[in-house]
Amino acid sequence: MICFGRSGIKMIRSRGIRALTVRPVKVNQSVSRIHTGKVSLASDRRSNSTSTTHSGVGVAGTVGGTGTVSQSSRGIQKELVFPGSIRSQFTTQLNFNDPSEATPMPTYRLIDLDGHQLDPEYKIPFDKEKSLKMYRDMLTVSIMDSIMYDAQRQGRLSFYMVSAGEEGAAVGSAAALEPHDVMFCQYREQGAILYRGVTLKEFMSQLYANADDYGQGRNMPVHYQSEKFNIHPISSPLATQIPHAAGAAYALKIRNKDNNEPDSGCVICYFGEGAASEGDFHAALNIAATRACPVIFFCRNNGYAISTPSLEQYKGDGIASRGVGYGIDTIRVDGNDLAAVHRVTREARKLAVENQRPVLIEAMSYRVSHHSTSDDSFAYRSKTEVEDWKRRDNPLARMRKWLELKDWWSEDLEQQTRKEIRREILSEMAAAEKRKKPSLDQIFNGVYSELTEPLKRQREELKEILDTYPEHYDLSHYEKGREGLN
Ligand SMILES: Cc1ncc(C[n+]2csc(CCOP(=O)(O)OP(=O)(O)O)c2C)c(N)n1
Ligand SMILES: [Mg+2]
Repeated sequence: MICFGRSGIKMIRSRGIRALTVRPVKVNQSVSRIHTGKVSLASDRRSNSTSTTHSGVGVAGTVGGTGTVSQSSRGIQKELVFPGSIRSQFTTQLNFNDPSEATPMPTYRLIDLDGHQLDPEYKIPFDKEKSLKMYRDMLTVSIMDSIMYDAQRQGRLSFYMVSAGEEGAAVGSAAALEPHDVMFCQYREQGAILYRGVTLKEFMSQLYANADDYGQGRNMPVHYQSEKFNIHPISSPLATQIPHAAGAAYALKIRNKDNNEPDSGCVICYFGEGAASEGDFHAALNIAATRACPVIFFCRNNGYAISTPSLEQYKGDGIASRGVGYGIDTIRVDGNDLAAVHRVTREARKLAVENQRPVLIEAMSYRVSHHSTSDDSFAYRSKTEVEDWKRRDNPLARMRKWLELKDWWSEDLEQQTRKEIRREILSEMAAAEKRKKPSLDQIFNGVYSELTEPLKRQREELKEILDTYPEHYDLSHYEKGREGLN
């Protein structure tokens, strides 16, 4: 806290002194780097450090002292550095900036719909083994999603959310990270979680809230976590993970000041374009930019926030334009193109770790499925729209075509692998379903280090009810049965 306050004051002071300074301006100093043809990230570079951005700006109080003639007195005043505007030239043209006239930020793509590589000069960095692992993980997620969706419909599971159409964005981005990078998810990133190493048994334990669930049944299904793989628990209230991620990245940065590790890692934070309408998104991006935190904000723009289409959620150039507004390096990518997602995430990681600053990636995709098992999306979009998307583009189909062009995949392998995966999922699912539920005392544990008085009273009350009406409570499904509450 003290450290934050001290540097905050310093920054304000340095801007304040420069407020009265005038200088001639080099035209196009603020360069946008979005159209270079290479993978490039757009940013006005203001976020890095105030003193760097203003270097070379004279300080008003020193001008007279050094004998230099004030530029404003020579009548060439082009720019007055206000404390809140970094670089802005004076003009006599009265023009409102009309965002509808601006060219939208382009979308980076590497593999076309037929599996052909578009930029032959770029060497795709994954070998056969890694390519097959990524494809298998996408397949696994897609098969698990369909099995668990049906399980919910059969009443065997309370809730589920599938990630159909977005498997490439999740797997491709996770594959570009290092294991020590910290991950915050929203809820539709099972591909990233699987790629990291979380097992099907762990997925199933969470979904069935059994005694092996790390959350001990306190969360809804699909709220995964893994301490082992640096994955923070998923949280239902939208966007809360975004400021948490900025804070975790700030912590990494502070820790690295003392340790000086060559690669202290970064944070990746996944969220949907709908979550980006929450205030938490804006607070997180701003603090990450001003404190230069090593965090990759990964927005999955899948066209919908439940029933609200993206284009009713914002008026500007998607979520990407907001990154630029916050002074953050930003790129938009084809989220159905695993190789492109992998490349931009790898580059983003470099910026975050080596340059210690945030990056925003907006991955464009389409939510093929209903929002969740509680939703019927045909109430707000047509079946034709969905069928068209499925036919037109799909991250699995695109990756498969690319693999087949390399002779790394075939119809036989596809059928055989699908069968294997299906068998494995069904077996883990059956085991998790049979496993006992967490012991009853877990209802009260885990929030406070010691039980509060009201919790102690509720615990006693529950015991009393169970002992008074044992015929109504079959506790044999719970670890340790009735003893679990003693
Ligand atoms: C603070 C808050 N408001 C509303 C909700 C209900 N809600 C859950 S998911 C969702 C839509 C989120 O859309 P998006 O961020 O685009 O993610 P997607 O579901 O498309 O992957 C809403 C409104 C919530 N969970 N938390
Ligand atoms: Mg969405």
